[in-house]
Amino acid sequence: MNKNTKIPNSENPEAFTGLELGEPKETAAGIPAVISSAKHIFSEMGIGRGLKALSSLNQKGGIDCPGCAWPDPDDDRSGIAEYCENGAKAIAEEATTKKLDAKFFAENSVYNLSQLDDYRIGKKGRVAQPMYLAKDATHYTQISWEDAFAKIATHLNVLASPNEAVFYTSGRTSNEAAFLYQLFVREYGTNNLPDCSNMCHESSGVALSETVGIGKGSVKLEDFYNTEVILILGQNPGTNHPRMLSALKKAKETGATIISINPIVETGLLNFANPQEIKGALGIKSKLTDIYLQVKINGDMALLKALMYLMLEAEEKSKGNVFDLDFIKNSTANFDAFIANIKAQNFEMLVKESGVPLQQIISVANILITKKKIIACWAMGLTQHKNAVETIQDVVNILLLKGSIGKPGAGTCPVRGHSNVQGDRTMGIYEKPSTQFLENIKRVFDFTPPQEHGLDVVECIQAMHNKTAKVFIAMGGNFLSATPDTEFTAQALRNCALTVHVSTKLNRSHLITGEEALILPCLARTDIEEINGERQFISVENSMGVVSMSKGTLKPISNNLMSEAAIVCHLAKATLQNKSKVNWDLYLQHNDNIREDIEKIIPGFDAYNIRVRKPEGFYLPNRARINEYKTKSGKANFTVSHVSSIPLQPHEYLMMTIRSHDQFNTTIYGLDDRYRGIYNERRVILMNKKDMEKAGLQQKQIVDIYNYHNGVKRVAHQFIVIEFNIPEQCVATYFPETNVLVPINSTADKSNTPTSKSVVVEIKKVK
Ligand SMILES: Nc1nc2c(c(=O)[nH]1)N[C@H]1C(S)=C(S)[C@@H](COP(=O)(O)OP(=O)(O)OC[C@H]3O[C@@H](n4cnc5c(=O)[nH]c(N)nc54)[C@H](O)[C@@H]3O)O[C@H]1N2
Ligand SMILES: Nc1nc2c(c(=O)[nH]1)N[C@H]1C(S)=C(S)[C@@H](COP(=O)(O)OP(=O)(O)OC[C@H]3O[C@@H](n4cnc5c(=O)[nH]c(N)nc54)[C@H](O)[C@@H]3O)O[C@H]1N2
Ligand SMILES: [Mo]
Repeated sequence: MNKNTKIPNSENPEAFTGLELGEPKETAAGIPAVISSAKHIFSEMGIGRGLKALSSLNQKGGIDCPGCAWPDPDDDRSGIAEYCENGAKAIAEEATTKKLDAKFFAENSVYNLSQLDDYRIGKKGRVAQPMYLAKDATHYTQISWEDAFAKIATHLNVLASPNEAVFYTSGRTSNEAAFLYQLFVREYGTNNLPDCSNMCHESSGVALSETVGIGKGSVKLEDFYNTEVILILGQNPGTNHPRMLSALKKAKETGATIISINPIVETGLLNFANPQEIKGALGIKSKLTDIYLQVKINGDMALLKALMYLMLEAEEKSKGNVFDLDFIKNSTANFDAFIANIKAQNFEMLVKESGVPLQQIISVANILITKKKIIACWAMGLTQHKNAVETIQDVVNILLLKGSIGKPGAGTCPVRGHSNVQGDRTMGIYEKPSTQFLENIKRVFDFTPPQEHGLDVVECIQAMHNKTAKVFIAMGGNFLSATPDTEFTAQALRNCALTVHVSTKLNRSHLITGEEALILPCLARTDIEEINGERQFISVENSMGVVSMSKGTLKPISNNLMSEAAIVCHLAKATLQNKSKVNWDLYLQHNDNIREDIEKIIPGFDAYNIRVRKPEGFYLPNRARINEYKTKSGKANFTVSHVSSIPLQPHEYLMMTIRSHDQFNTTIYGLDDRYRGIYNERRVILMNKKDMEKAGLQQKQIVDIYNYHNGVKRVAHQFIVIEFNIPEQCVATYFPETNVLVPINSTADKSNTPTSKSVVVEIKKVK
């Protein structure tokens, strides 16, 4: 930027939008959900296009919903549409008819766009042609695809080492594109493949790999209909996985007890009215949660240990009637050390640390003592803490005590986020690839991929910040807004020579750039993809390891979009030229050609092209599901850990950054959080009444929020205090507005996931 250019805003502007408050709701979905989705769909895409997309959503052979990774039912998909309100909103955002071409970018400078909040940026629409931001330029200008690829190639080829480039992936990318992307990056010469998983379920992957030998969950959807107890920890499915509510309802009908563990009472966990059933449409609700434990933020480990303490006491009184001793003997390791650790716990301390009333802990323990088939579900409320890996391992410990894994109706269920985040990892989007995976690449493609591990998200931000990484390429996502410590990350991106985004929609990461920047617009899940006149499909893997096809049905909004897979092929050809051992042209001719090579490298994809064409797709192998554990011990491992709570001064609070009902990560659909009764405003901080009184804060008081981790002052300005049912010294705000407060160097042990759910903050009145 030259001296006269204003620096674009890295953060959301601090203006309020007009808070309105209502009562938190008691029932999720029902008719209000249908009305809400219709409003979003028709305003973005018009009625014809909207109905076309909805009618094929999550139908066999149709579009896989880009919303979340919850699986489709194998047999009983709704005849009308197997979608949810928030899936419909995801489709409306993606399939919008608003398009951004060279004229739009000529009229809007990068600085002016950065003055908008994420909601307004997103509402601008889909990027319709490749755009280029030259050094010191104030506006993006059009560029041909060929020139864009040549520019990236030049930048990549002048680097002193391939490790000076980083290649991010968000979780919507198809299996086909993800496979080609990692292949290109590894042939180019680096394992710098950070992805959104590093900020999401990485802690689950690490915890599960160490204990049960596979980083994915073990349950199938049908296990929900054959279980006795479902634990739901740190997850808000009513908003983030609404189709899970149908499964929970069905589980209840077959006799399951649901126990929810969450600092706030989430509407979606209380009651559900299924809008796809007559009863639900009439507003007749089904109760979901039986016992709701309002744990303190990060009090989960203490709670789980307290439960296991009581289970152990009961087992000692009645040997073999609580624990599954056969399973423990035959299938697990480290049991004795684990038991010694539980015995040594101070039960009263555990109860206190958990924040849950003793009587409720006893009630839940009694259920776990008597039942034999348990499913544990969890999401970001467990994964984004310093002790996330160990907490998840305590969830596994409970399952192991009960033999609740590797049999029907029981097991682990980390509920994934992005619709193909699990598939991307399976395809090799991983900065720490296994040697087996790298050997397979070498065997099939005849080049030696780099063996040294690459950088994850946090490490790559640090590398860009200290200028050891100079080129940043993103396959989807909104890196700046999704990552921690916004100002620090903004500087990291500004330090780059080139930043490139393969994107559907405009977002803030296009505005905070390296010296030069490119936006490469790609086809989305809903778009028709054609090669030589033949319709193509892509494939994805859901949260339960089912691979299935997804075929777009809508006419792309512009002729100048390219599929992600084609973008990778052209980029690889431009960068590697005739040095490449890979036949990229072959992949450009048909997506089947890509799948044929995936099959040669990645286990479980035999006859990929045949099986993926089956309407219901196919399951990937999962040994934990069949009671086999690919760990060093060859058994499922009990683990030992200790509760270490985060010390808080009286004026400090533990803040969780969570999603509202009207957003998909950094894409803000609207300004309401209907279930929590908060409307038309995102700059809010939810607080306990007693804390407000102690601190002299009134309802709707305007405050600034501070974090001082490692002596660095971070501040988020202008938030409105709202009294909420949340444990004392716990507060909640929305992501991404408060990412500015999440310290870059506060991450989970072992998984390096930013601790977005336990940010220590101070709250100060604005004078
Ligand atoms: N509509 C919609 N769908 C989505 C997304 C979206 O943004 N919008 N995002 C997708 C993605 S990428 C993901 S990863 C998932 C995220 O899905 P979730 O993990 O459900 O999302 P969060 O809003 O982060 O909610 C975390 C929940 O954990 C609770 N929580 C926070 N801290 C703690 C804690 O210390 N202990 C316990 N027990 N609970 C805690 C919060 O109160 C909240 O209910 O959803 C996916 N689906
Ligand atoms: N404070 C805080 N921070 C968090 C979290 C939190 O709970 N709290 N959650 C974390 C989690 S769980 C996650 S997963 C990350 C999410 O991080 P990201 O995945 O990086 O963020 P998204 O907001 O999902 O990315 C949205 C952008 O993706 C692009 N896009 C959408 N569809 C497509 C497509 O089909 N192809 C391509 N190429 N681009 C597409 C659009 O341009 C859109 O603007 O954020 C993390 N950050
Ligand atoms: Mo996620």
